[in-house]
Amino acid sequence: MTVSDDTRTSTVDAVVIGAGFSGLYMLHKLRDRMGLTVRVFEAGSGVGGTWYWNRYPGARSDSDSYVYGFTFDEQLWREWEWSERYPEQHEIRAYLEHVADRFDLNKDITFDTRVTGATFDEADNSWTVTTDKGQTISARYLITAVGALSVSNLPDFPGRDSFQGETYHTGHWPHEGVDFTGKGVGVIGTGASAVQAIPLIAKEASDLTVFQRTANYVIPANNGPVPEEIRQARLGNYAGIRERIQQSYFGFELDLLEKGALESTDEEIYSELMPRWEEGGFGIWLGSYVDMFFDDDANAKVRNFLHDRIREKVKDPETAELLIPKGYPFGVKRNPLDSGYYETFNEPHVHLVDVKSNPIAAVTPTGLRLEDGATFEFDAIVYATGFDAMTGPMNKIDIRGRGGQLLGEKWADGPRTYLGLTSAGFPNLFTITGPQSPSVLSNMPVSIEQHVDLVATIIGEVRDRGAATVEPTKEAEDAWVVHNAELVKPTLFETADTWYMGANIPGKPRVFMPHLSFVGPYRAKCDEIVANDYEGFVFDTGRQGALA
Ligand code: N01
Repeated sequence: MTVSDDTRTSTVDAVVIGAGFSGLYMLHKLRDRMGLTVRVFEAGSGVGGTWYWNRYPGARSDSDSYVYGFTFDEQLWREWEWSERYPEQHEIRAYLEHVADRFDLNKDITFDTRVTGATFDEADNSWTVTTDKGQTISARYLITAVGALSVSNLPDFPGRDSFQGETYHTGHWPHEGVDFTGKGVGVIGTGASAVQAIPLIAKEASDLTVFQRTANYVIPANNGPVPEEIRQARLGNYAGIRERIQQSYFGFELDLLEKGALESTDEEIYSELMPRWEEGGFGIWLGSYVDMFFDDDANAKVRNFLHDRIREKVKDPETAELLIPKGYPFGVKRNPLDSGYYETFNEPHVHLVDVKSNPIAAVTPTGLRLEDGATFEFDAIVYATGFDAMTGPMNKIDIRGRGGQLLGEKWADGPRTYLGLTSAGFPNLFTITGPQSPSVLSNMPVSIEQHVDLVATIIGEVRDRGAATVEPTKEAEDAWVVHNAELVKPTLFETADTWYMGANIPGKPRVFMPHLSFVGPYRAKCDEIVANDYEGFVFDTGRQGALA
């Protein structure tokens, strides 16, 4: 069955929300490998998801490009050539457009359309999905491929809308770009987006002031072209790379050290960490001491190394001290990778303002005012203030399961899922890289492929059994929620105020949202559940309704 864009009421086997990495592969899998009819709704005018919206200067992935893509099709993996170690935003978008063309995906995607609600009809065992363009569509399966970081966080500063200059948010950057030449600019935030944007904004702006609430541990990216011999070696090792990233902890070719920082001398730590620092990338975080995630004394040894590196890079000792993170351990907050971030603060026209001790009190018509009364004037304010992460994109849609229960209400005290993929009372609803899956603590495309494959396997099982629905039992879900809490308990992750904890959004429950068994073990657990007759899931033959 085909559904044309202008059909206002129609029926398909599956609706997918979002046309980023997750939605594109889900569409391909369900339609081309399983023969289902699928309609994808995408709020943007093109494919790309996060890479469609995040066009701020310097936006690029922090994953090495050779592992930042699909691996389900060897030819696709081989034929796409990345120009640098880390792929830049426009290149990732071009890649995803290539994927959409190669598998003829666009014809089943409705662009410029946001899904506003989805209600499960218990009489019919189907989802009724509504959009902001007035469409209504019924589907047996609903797959949210909405990303973990797609709802921007715009702090509600008093007077926010009174500012008469230009206002931007890194997560919704103008497609035509922004020219800051000769302008006075204020940037609020020092997360991964800000760390990438600040060096480039500083190149254009006549004056740049960065408002920092929490300093981050920023690791060198060491970006650049990949040497040809390395590229060729990788091309000759497709199967090995695929296997290794799928079985790894984080979706990279990185292994944690066996010896702990606690058992190591300062000299040993220096000689382990320095090559990783110079190599750049996540090696110093996800490929070094495992005990730093559990023991603050071990963590302090790594922190000391990093503090010294910041002092080496930043000339003004006061600014360096302000840029040195305090009050939380290294590695439990997402570490940005930089290309000249620290060095930017050596420029005379770049200033750093601490808004932890002296918070932003208000936005004024000409700039910002802090609590102590200090004022700043700008031509432009850039909010690099992040996202309502993980649960935010799901809660933004009015998703109602059995008995009309609202998913956002069910999750009022934090997400409740089975495998981060399904939720009891919401039959045939699947979330790609949802909360309580490894997702944001992994190289996303690796997790996305695994999730999509698993969802397709479960849907295949529904069909093979002649069932109408699949959903997790409440017991399986409760156990998964407890398991997630137990995994994080012995670690230091809960000691920091991070978006992993929902701590960046006022009023959001403070719950650690990613799943901490990581990519390989999580995959093994999912495989075990499937092999164990889909343990924790209930398949119900119910009444088949109109959607056989
Ligand atoms: O957002 P963030 P982001 N007053 O939440 C500050 C991924 N990503 O867009 O830390 C003052 O990290 C906030 O302060 P604090 C990546 O996973 C990937 O930068 O909450 N400041 C923080 O400094 C990343 O982690 C890539 O105290 C306020 C900043 O705004 C995630 O996206 C690139 C404030 C927000 O930082 C999010 O990154 C970019 C307030 N009221 C992003 N509210 C790559 O792969 C917030 N802040 C390269």
